[in-house]
Amino acid sequence: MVTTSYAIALGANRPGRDGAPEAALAAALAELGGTASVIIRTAPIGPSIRRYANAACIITSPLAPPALLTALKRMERAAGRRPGRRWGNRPLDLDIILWSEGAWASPGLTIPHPAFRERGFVLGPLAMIAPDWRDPITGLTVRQLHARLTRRRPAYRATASGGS
Ligand code: PH2
Ligand code: MG
Ligand code: MG
Repeated sequence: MVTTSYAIALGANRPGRDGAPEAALAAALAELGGTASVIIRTAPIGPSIRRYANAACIITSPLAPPALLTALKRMERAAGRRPGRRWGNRPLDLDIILWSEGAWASPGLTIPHPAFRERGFVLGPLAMIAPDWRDPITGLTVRQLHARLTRRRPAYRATASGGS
């Protein structure tokens, strides 16, 4: 049995079985084990107006990606999540971001997560616990991806405020 590592991103922005989003993330981090980041509060990206709690963890697992995804979906349901709108408010979201064996693609699951390079709420927590993990697609480390993303912000802000 081969044990592999996964980087998992956690998010929540509405109350569920465990109460507040932070409590749902703390419970999920305890259940997943491994190495956890701290839990941070983030502004919502997308249609939701509720702020999120976000975190990341690194776990080892003998499961292949689809089997791990099934296990994560079960945890989401147990935490109170019901299928609904894409990006709807959720009491727990568990996304597979990276896998030690590189890239994976099957129906409904792509690793690395296709959008993680653009998401500060994923890269911030992940950079706390796995800064040197290399994205197999771009060849950049998590630290570099995070720096690249956060470096763009001042220019964006200057443009936004300069235009008002
Ligand atoms: N998750 C989304 C959409 N938008 N925004 C933040 N800040 N944090 C999230 O976890 C998040 C989001 C879809 O999964
Ligand atoms: Mg998600
Ligand atoms: Mg998800």
